[in-house]
Amino acid sequence: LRMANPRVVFVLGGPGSGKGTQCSNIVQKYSYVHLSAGELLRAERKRAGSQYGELIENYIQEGKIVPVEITISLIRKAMDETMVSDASKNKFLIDGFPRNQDNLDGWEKNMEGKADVAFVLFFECSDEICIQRCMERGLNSNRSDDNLESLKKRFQTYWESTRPIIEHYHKLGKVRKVDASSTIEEVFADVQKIFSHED
Ligand code: UP5
Ligand code: MG
Repeated sequence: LRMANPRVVFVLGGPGSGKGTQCSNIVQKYSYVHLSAGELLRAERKRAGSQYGELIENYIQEGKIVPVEITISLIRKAMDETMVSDASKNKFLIDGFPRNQDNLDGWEKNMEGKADVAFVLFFECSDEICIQRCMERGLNSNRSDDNLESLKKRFQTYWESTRPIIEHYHKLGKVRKVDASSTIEEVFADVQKIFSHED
């Protein structure tokens, strides 16, 4: 007897499009576990004894995408720990990953046959709105990339590297797109429409 593969939903969209906010909403209503690749990297950055702390900080400030070996090992570890602690927790929202071809290759190399990607939840929002949200958050957050200089680089990376990954999944019929420019409540109403069909 073999356990079913974990079910994965990738959550993508520009910086500040609301990925983290909506994932928090989703886990309150549906039985998913939220794993933010960016949060996992930020935690690894400050972990005492990490050999990657400085590298991660440099990549994050430059809006560049950390080599997949680092990210995938953090994601795998988090998934494994979750499922070991409670075998019924086998549905994951993976937020902010895969962001480029290197990420996608690393995912396929490591997880092909071990996890099933159900669909990609794509939050579409203009750069202007996203930048405004991140700048506002930057007033209180201690994120080292919520400043105009880093934000420009994050958006360049998003358009150059992440949009082609969304397009790749779109061609496979796997993208569920949500207009993320309205209020948190309105966006979540659209998100629920998707999850009530897919779940
Ligand atoms: N807000 C949210 N929704 C709103 C709404 N509908 N109306 C008004 N305000 C709204 O939201 C951002 C802000 O907007 C918040 O203040 C929120 O209250 C408000 P949030 O939910 O945090 O948006 P999110 O899309 O999660 O924005 P985030 O800044 O986290 O997105 P990024 O994709 O930039 O950040 P992430 O943490 O994923 O990655 C950071 C960096 O880590 C990357 O740039 C990269 O350097 C590195 N990284 C990798 O290298 N590899 C990875 O796999 C992942 C990350
Ligand atoms: Mg986030």
